Amino acid sequence: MKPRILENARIPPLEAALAREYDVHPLWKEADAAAFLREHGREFTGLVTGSLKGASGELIDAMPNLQVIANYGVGYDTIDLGAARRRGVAVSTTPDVLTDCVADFAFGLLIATARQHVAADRFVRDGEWKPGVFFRVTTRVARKRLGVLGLGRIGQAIAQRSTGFGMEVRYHSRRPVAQARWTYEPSLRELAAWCDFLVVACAGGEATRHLVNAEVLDALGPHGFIVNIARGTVIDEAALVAALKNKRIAGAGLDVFEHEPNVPRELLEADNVVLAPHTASGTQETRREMGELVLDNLRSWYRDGRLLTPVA
Ligand code: 8YV
Repeated sequence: MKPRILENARIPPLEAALAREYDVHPLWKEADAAAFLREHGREFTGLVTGSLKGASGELIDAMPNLQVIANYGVGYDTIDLGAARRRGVAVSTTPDVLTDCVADFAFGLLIATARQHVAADRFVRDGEWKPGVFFRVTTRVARKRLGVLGLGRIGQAIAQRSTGFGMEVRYHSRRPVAQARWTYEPSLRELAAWCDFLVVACAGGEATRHLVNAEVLDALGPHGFIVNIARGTVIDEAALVAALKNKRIAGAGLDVFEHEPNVPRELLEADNVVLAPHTASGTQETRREMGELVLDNLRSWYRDGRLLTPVA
């Protein structure tokens, strides 16, 4: 008999293969998920979810026979790990396979924000480019200072990419990263004051909530830019909106937001901001590999009770 798996979020690149190997039920199709879980929760031994949807303690507890949660995404801030551990439920994520695409996207956002690609595109499309009318001059990226908040796999890949731009790099994280070739800055405020571009690449969750606050943004200053490809919760969004509005920072490139998919109106209207819909890992190649890694984790779990990429 195929193991019965609950699909908590729609994950199109995974669905056909998942259905071939498992008895899958899409929870997202249920009008009354709680009622469905009361009646059927005990049938499931596996849960597949995405980083944006996660798995609440309530959901985990509604499945008394749950053994494994396979997450499509590297971030697990939306999964109640405490509840999973209490219940002895194993959790896997999809590290490594998305590192390059997220780092590429971060750099793309950084350049688009400094060089104002989106506004320049609009300038051309709107017919504003006329003889004698030029687009405003912007800010150079090459040879500037890059501050990286969070030097995990993605933070390191971002720092590595900056080499091609001749940038000087420093980073901040809870503690120095062994063998990192970049300078550690123990104070985030000092890092912000030092750098021209502050890129947020740390994990989300309570531990990093509003790490980038008004004080850090003020330290970044009117010539500094912030880029966030991590989690919206790391930045105090209200403080960011205020800093952008009052030009206390130069601009922001944002792929993530505090209350996705809701984006504050002030950000939609700001001309010093480049926005993206949480899409840094969203290439065909990476999403395919993320899907394969979810499947490989499930196969490994149901074959020999072991995950390939468990949450530590
Ligand atoms: C999204 C991400 O999860 O990996 C992560 O943590 O935030 C992204 O890759 C992706 O949209 C799948 O939900």
